[in-house]
Amino acid sequence: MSKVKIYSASGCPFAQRSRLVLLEKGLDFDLVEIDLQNKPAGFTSISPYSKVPVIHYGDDRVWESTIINEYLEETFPEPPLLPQVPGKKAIARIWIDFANTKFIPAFYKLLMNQEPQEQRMWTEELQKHLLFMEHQGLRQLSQSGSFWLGDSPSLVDFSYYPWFERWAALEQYRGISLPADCDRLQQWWVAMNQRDSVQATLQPAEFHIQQYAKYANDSASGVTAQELRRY
Ligand SMILES: N[C@@H](CCC(=O)N[C@@H](CS)C(=O)NCC(=O)O)C(=O)O
Repeated sequence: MSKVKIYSASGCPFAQRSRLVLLEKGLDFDLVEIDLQNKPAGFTSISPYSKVPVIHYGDDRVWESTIINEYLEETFPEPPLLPQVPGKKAIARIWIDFANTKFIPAFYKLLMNQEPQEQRMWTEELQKHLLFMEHQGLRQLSQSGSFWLGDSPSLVDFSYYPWFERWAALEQYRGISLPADCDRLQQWWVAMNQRDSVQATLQPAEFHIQQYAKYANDSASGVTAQELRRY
């Protein structure tokens, strides 16, 4: 079988999610860096949504980071990054869905919104999500371990981490920090930072601040920014 090929962009948090999983699985993969400001001709024949990440493996082509990560988990089961028991696996998927439908949209709504009143509303919304993650997530599901579901990281952790790495941009442009009593989230963040996979993909705060400048003044024109404005 051929190697996995991932189409990625160094600043993309969704691509980072899948790069983290490839690294955690110890896979030897080819990375194709896509310049999202200047996409290659015919990019939609590689990526139907004109986005990264996309992976190719043998005859399979998979896009959408959450689906890619589940595909990688099924194709390369070691080390396992999802619980085996259906009830626990369902809980993991619920938290990944929470990242996709609540946490990440609020992150971008706050970053892109220009109206002070809307910014206040999205700040409250995001803080509410963080407190929910702290109290209903980490504190309930992982009594002693550092990670979301216990002692070892899972697809849940890799679904959230990239937006914490980019928190410096949200802090710079919108002055938001983690709510005071999010101790477990803070500890989780430190534990994630120590993973080799995170260190291998980490970009400095200044990089993310610069990457998100156009989101923060709402002048970004890519497919993702246009979609985020509509929802
Ligand atoms: N839901 C997608 C989101 C992927 C996404 O939005 N990727 C961005 C970069 S971070 C992209 O490629 N955007 C293309 C564009 O803005 O033109 C996933 O989870 O993979």
